[in-house]
Amino acid sequence: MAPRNVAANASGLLSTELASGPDIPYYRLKSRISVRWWVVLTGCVGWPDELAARYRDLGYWRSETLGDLLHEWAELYGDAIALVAGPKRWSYRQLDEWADRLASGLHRRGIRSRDRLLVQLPNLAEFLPLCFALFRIGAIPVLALPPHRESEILHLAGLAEVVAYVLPDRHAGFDHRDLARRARSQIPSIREVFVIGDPAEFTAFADLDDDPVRFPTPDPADVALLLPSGRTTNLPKLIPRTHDDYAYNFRASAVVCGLNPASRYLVALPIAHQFTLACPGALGTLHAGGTVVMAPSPSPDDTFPLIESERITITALVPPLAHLWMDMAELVDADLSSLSLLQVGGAKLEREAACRVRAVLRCGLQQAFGMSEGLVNLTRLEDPDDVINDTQGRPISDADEIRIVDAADHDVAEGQTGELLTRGPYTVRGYYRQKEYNDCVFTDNGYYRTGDLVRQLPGGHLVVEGRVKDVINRGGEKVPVVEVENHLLHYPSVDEAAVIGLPDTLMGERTCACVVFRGDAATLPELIAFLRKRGVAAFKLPDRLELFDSFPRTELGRIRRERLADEVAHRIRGRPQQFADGA
Ligand code: OOB
Repeated sequence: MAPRNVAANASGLLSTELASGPDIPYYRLKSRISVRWWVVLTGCVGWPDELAARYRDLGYWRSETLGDLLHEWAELYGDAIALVAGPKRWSYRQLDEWADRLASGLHRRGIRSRDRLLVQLPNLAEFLPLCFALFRIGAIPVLALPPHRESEILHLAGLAEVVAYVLPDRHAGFDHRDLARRARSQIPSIREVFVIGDPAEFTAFADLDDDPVRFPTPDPADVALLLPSGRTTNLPKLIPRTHDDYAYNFRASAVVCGLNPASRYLVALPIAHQFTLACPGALGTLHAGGTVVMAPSPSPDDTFPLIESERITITALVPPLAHLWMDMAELVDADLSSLSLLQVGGAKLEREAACRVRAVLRCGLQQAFGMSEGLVNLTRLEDPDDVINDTQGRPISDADEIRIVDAADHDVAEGQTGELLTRGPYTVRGYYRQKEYNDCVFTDNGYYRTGDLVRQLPGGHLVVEGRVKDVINRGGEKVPVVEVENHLLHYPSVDEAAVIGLPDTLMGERTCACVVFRGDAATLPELIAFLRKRGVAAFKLPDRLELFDSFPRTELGRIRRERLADEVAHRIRGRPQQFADGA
């Protein structure tokens, strides 16, 4: 096992269909504020009106905007510490003022309601005030993950036609300003680049500061943020999350986790990820009046001292990192006694590892099976041990509707495995600007096809059994198969490429590039160097290369991936495992 490699890789972690085009104003009769003109972000699919009204009547949606929520929290929790990053700490009032000043600074630089901004930040304090500043203006953060590189960044920036890009100067040995230069030269909509740290030729984020002004409150039913999807087999789609639905997401998660003003949440995984941001994550912690502590990386070197010094009570990890923490906790003398709940999710946590968490880390375990598209399943604090060990939790909301269906979309018999379909008050009804794709991934009556194979126990808990979608879940990081294959096909001597997942005890799955070369075969390091040059994120690089003369195919010419996987498994049995990271 190579613990340090794991840490390095994993850290990298609206029924009106409106056509794309100019924003379309229409009269919205039901609003808490008053009857008024309302403009919705185009390219988004909404909940049917009657259902939206029901969600409001039943209190799932409270007609709050995320920007106003921080004002409320500042009133409620005042001088309590909201945020800790390095040696610095901010009270709720200070965080609220910072967001106000930042909103004015951004507005002075031309940022307006419904502008999209690409935000690619590691776990820095600035992330939270920035998001709240944008929520207050009604501008929309598009949350890229820190390991995203040219390939994803150009795609997301182009898809959302972002007007600005917010980034750090350098992070994890990578100069993000180089990425900004390329993005600015290729995406004409980008007018501004705001850099945390040394701005070079760009605008310093620190200069975004002005006397607070009040902005018109955005509509709570409008899009607050856009999250990249790990579901899709190709480049990421964008998931529109509204103020109403997102607030409910983190409120309901915070209740299930029992968060309160004494909760101290460590942001170990990237804060821009749905799990870390809102399940309950940083936002759920702020809602409860607790303290959010930023960790520069999820590695025990960074997190264990913080758990000790900041008396952390709750955090979230993906399974490979949970393994790493357990291994390290057995080796080093660290005081983790304040930790009462470790959430593990993003990929399946096997039973043996689940049992070990409580024994080694001496804290409660919660399995989390969620998705950036919405649905969150959590085991409950009071669940019996076997439910916590053997299941991936149950939906956090009574209003979550789930179906488990066979290939013909018929409900399977109770307890049988099938594809999970879901809809509810915080599960989106469509990806942003993806009319055709939405027709495939959402049913006519609004269920989202998760692509996950699950079975349900009588108590409602779900067990994840596999996947029907072509995404490799590499320890929680989702590797889109088709995207990587397309990059490989650009290599001069690659004739055919198929990327498959191989079972792996630590990561759950690792990636294997199966390649048919014409002429000279490349080596794995050569292919990796090539993919890096094409701006492919590190976590998508293949772990292993297997050469083929030709691929097994169906009568229709489709590659038989299961056969490829069997063949590779057969070959591996004959020789020792050899992954790119040496594991
Ligand atoms: C979380 O969100 P995403 O959007 O990165 O990935 C969602 C997908 C799910 O559809 C499923 O395929 C997989 O990740 N997944 C799990 C899992 N949790 C997520 N597969 C097996 N077991 C689990 N516990 O990964 C995410 C979002 C919110 C909370 C937790 C995870």
